[in-house]
Amino acid sequence: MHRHDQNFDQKYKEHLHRKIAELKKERDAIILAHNYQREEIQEVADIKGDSYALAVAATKAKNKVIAFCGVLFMAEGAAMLNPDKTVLLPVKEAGCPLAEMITVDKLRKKKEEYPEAAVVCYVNSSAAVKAESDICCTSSNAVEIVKAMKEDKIIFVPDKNLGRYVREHVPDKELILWDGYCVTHMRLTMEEVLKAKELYPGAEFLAHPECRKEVLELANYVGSTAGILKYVKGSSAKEFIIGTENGLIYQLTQDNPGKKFYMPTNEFVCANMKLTTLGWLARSLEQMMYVITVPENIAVKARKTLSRMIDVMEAKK
Ligand code: CIZ
Repeated sequence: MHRHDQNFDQKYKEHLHRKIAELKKERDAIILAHNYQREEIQEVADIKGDSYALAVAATKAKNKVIAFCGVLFMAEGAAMLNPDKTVLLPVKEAGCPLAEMITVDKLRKKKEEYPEAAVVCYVNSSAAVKAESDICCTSSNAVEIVKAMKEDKIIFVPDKNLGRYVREHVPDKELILWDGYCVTHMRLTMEEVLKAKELYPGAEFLAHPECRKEVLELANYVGSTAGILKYVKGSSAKEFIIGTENGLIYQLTQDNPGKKFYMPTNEFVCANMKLTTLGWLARSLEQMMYVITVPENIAVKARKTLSRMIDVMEAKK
């Protein structure tokens, strides 16, 4: 009979921790990890956060190498904002299905239909699509970015759920939405939320704006991962049902030891985010793979859309 050897697992983990620490020094590397990464990755990260916080952190880092534990569009962003640093994505297959729901050609056609509109592009998009846009946004700042636009008509790409949420919060602008969505957030149904609420009647339900409309309507609070983290810290409630990818439970638990967190479904897992493991991170630092670069003709334009977003947000501080 096969017996799982937990002692071996622990020893292997300790070995990888040592190896990663040595390689970090050797390479002069910093490890950035998205809030949706595995716990084992968040444990060794120098900086954890959402895509906005990590993009800013990447520009402030003094290290030569940035190991970006997230998905491709995030590493591309870091590479464009830091052309003098080497950006590594430990697993090259870590993509984002939402980012693949829009192409440059289709966006160009939409722009032709609405020549007076500005394009606001959610960061979950390729560098090429960013290059075709006027400004980027993340889920933590989408409302503020759209409000800050001088144009009254906005083509918002590619997440329709986030777009609809922004539309509700910026009623004086006309938003033209794209038909894209996050496959992970779309998995959560109203029935699952209602069941979880029945099971945990004292818990508040917190949802990410990438969720379906009917799910958001059940929420006590709607916000990005950064927003949810802030909300929970400031809330007097003791129990929460979390309507976003399960990686966020790690930071929520770290920040709020006395509070309880429940997932409304076991399916709330982004397979791409979970591809990165300690072993792949160690290999990435050891073999310097996979180096993420963006062709300069695209990077020149895409960088501007990211920098504009950072400038708008920094000016508000
Ligand atoms: O912007 C991000 O990092 C994503 C994808 C989600 C969130 O709310 O942090």
